[in-house]
Amino acid sequence: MILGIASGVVILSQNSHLGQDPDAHKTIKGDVVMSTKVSRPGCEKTDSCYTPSKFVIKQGNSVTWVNQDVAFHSVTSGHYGEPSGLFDSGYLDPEGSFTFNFKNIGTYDYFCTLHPWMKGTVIVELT
Ligand SMILES: [Cu+2]
Repeated sequence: MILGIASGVVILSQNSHLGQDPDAHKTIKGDVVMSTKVSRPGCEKTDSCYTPSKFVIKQGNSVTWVNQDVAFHSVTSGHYGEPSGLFDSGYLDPEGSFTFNFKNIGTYDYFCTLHPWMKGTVIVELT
């Protein structure tokens, strides 16, 4: 029985490497991450619903958000109940990502349409 399990494990691990691109399962690297458990209130106390909650870039650059939680989240410009309409990721699946290019300088607040306590800011500076 133990031998059976052991050989099964070997076969599985061999199969999992057949014809696979080693980079295929690399997680997308995000600038801003939604980490686990932010779907419950509490992250706002440490300003960690989006990490980092304030992200500074130069004009014309993009920001990529990655959902590393197991729940859905969104990245939506404006404030809860008052979206500004500039960008909206829609519901991001776990492991989902969203990228937005900021053409104009300014301070851009954003939030999650599903979790009112989730807030973040992108600050776009002159190049
Ligand atoms: Cu959320």
